[in-house]
Amino acid sequence: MLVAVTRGVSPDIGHCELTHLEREPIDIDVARTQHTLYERVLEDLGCRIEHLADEPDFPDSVFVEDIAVVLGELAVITRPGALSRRGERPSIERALSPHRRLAHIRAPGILDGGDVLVAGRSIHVGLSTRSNVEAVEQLRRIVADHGYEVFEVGFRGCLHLKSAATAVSNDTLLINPEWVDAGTFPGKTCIPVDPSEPNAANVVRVGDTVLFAAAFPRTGGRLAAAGFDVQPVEASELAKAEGALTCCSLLFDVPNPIEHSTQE
Ligand code: CIR
Repeated sequence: MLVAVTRGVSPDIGHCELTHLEREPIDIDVARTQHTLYERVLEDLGCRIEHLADEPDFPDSVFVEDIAVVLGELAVITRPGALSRRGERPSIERALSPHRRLAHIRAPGILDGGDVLVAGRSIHVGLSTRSNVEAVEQLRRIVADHGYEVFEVGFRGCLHLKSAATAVSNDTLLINPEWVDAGTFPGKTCIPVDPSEPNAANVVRVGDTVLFAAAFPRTGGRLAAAGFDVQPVEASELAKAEGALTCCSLLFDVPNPIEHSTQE
């Protein structure tokens, strides 16, 4: 079964890190309502939600994706590029350690999970203000024994690689070609977002369903036309904190709980 690790919205979200956006007021109640609906959608799709205790002192702590990269074989605890986010790690380590062996990115490496796009056995890592080549080298060594190929990716115009590209299947990506070149992903089919929706490339794949932000119906339509089962999710309030859909969960497989038969 799938587990989704999530965390509620910090009351201090108004002091979040911002790189490409101007600061604007975030309505905490709206953000929390949308986040709860996001969790409910994941639950309806069969995920078991592991909702972590709030971290009120860490404004960006709802964006759990940045703190770890969870693979089938192990989880890599990142060293976030923003200093303000490094204290988010201990609680994520505690949450993941029952499920996976842990490895760590160490200084001088910096890595945000939002820069790490896993598609099948390919791991594409965006080089950004949050992620550097030292971290890519460390990640390459960490996963070397498990058959993954790790690629460095250049992109522009947004905070994380996964704002520019996410996987809708193991061999198909949704990309904004203004921010990342399709040629960056050899062997993958790339579906471009609708040009009027530059922020639409961040979608979450849950089993056979692809969740897309409700603000981007044209891109949702493109995915549906390409044969994907799509579902819109409202995520406009956390978008003001530069967060998108993938950022709010760590999704991974765990063995199904053993079912105890009542019959002798
Ligand atoms: C930050 O700048 O770290 C947060 N305000 C937004 C992080 C969004 N995370 C993601 O795209 N993976």
